[in-house]
Formats: sequence, structure tokens, C-alpha cells
Amino acid sequence: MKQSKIILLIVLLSVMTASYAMSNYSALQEGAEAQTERKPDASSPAQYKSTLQEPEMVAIASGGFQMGSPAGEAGHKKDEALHVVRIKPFELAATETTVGQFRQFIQATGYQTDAEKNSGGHAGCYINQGNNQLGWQAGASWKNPGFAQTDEHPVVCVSWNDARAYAQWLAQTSGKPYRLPTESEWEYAARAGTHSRYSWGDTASHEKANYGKDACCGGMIEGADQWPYTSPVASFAPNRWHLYDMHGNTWEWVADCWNTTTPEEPFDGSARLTGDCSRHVLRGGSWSDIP
Ligand SMILES: [Ca+2]
Ligand SMILES: [Ca+2]
Repeated sequence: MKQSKIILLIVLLSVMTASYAMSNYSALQEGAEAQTERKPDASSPAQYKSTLQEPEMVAIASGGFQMGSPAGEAGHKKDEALHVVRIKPFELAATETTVGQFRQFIQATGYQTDAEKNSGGHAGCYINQGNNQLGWQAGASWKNPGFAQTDEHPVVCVSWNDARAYAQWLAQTSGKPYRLPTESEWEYAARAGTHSRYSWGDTASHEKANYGKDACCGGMIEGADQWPYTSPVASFAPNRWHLYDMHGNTWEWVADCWNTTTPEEPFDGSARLTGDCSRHVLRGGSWSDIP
């Protein structure tokens, strides 16, 4: 489990570094993706419904899976003890939330992000300052993260508050129950029925995802990964359940509060709403670290 993200982002040379860095900031400024769930039968009128860019959703079947990681796996932490979780069916966005989707929310509501409000005692966004060094950048926001993005890139400099606000707006506008996924739902979807460290196997690969430097060697750009920062969503093949960029590109926010211990039963796929709820959990790694 990684901390504050999700979506929106940070960069670090390693997953562990990233997770601790993020955990220190309640107003997280990472590239976040608001992955959401909805039920197919909900509908209601909404002002922006006719032009709303709803995410492409993927139906995820119910099932059980072993959450966490083996004690001997690289990067294993004490809150990742293996435990079986039962997941109810839900739908998840196929991609990270894009700049274009997020802009529609801002234009409809006039919402100001935490980065734009300099919330949490920090100015701007916690993001790459160049040379893969992370820090708070005054003036940086989803509109100006410090590197070029198109509407097809995942939105960054989005705090958990911002991600939740987007999901709530999407739900209200569409009449469908969009929300942030729970951490167990996210991990279930990221694993897509596999038991390996990554959904494609146990070895990180720039042929499979946009991430930073490998621990051993190489650079931010290798092979099919031609991006030093974010890549357009779905630039790499999806996992077996047709979900894109679950590893790398941007961290992704989930609904759960931050905890340093493995959860107690029931393992029913719900979010952990106890612990340190001034911080939330980010998953999946980003362009700047190993997924
Ligand atoms: Ca890269
Ligand atoms: Ca991602």
C-alpha cells in the first residue's frame, strides 16, 4: 500500500520513498485518477448531462483474491500481510482521469483545487522540479504542472479532496453513483486475476508501462516508454481485465484512510475509514518511480 497520491502525484526514485513522501502531506498534489464505480440503472437529469464526458467504464466481476504481498517480495511492508478479500461486482474507469475530463468539471463548477488554493500549508503542487527531484512548486497546478500535457494525459496536481470532488460532481451530473474505488477494489482490479508483482509478471518493464528509472540502471525513457513525465492514457496495453496504466503513469487515489497495519476483518472490499483520515492512500506508482 502506498500513501498519498493517488492521483495525483509524486515522484520518487523508488516506491517506498514515494509512499513516505506522500504520507506527509494531507493536501496531496499528485497526479490522481478518479476511478469510480457506478451502477447501470441509475439516471437523473443534470445540467451538464448532454455534454458530459463520462469515463469509459469496465465491469469487474465479483470474486475473492489474496491482497497484500509475500513477506519475501521486494518492497514488502508490514501493512501488506496477505489476507483473502471478497469483492462485490463494480465498474472501474478503464483509464486514469484525463486533463480533458477534469477540465469539464472545473468549467462547470469553478472549483479550485488544493494546489491552486495553496491548501495544507504548502504553496502549489508537490511535483517534479526537474532532474527527477520532487518538491513543492508554487504556482504549479493541474493546468500548469511544469511539463507539457494534452487533454489525453492523466490529470496531475490533484489532491484526494479534489479527486473526491470530481467523482461527486460526476455522480451528481450523470445521476450514476460514481465514487473513488476502495483500496481492495483497486488492487483486485490491478491484479486482474494474477499473483505476480505486476499484472504482466514479476519484473518491471518499460515495454509495459510508463515509469521512472529502474533500480539498477537505465533512464526515464527506455524502449516503448518514451515519456519522461506523463504519457497519454492507454499508451500501453491494458491488463487482462482491460484496465490501463494500473502500474505507472500517475498514482491513483483510493477512498481509504492511511494506516500502517494490515486491516482487520471483515475483508469485504469496503474502504478503511479508520486510522489517519487526514491522509489517504495512493496506488500504482507514477512516471517517476518503479511501479
Ligand atoms: Ca517514462
Ligand atoms: Ca496509474
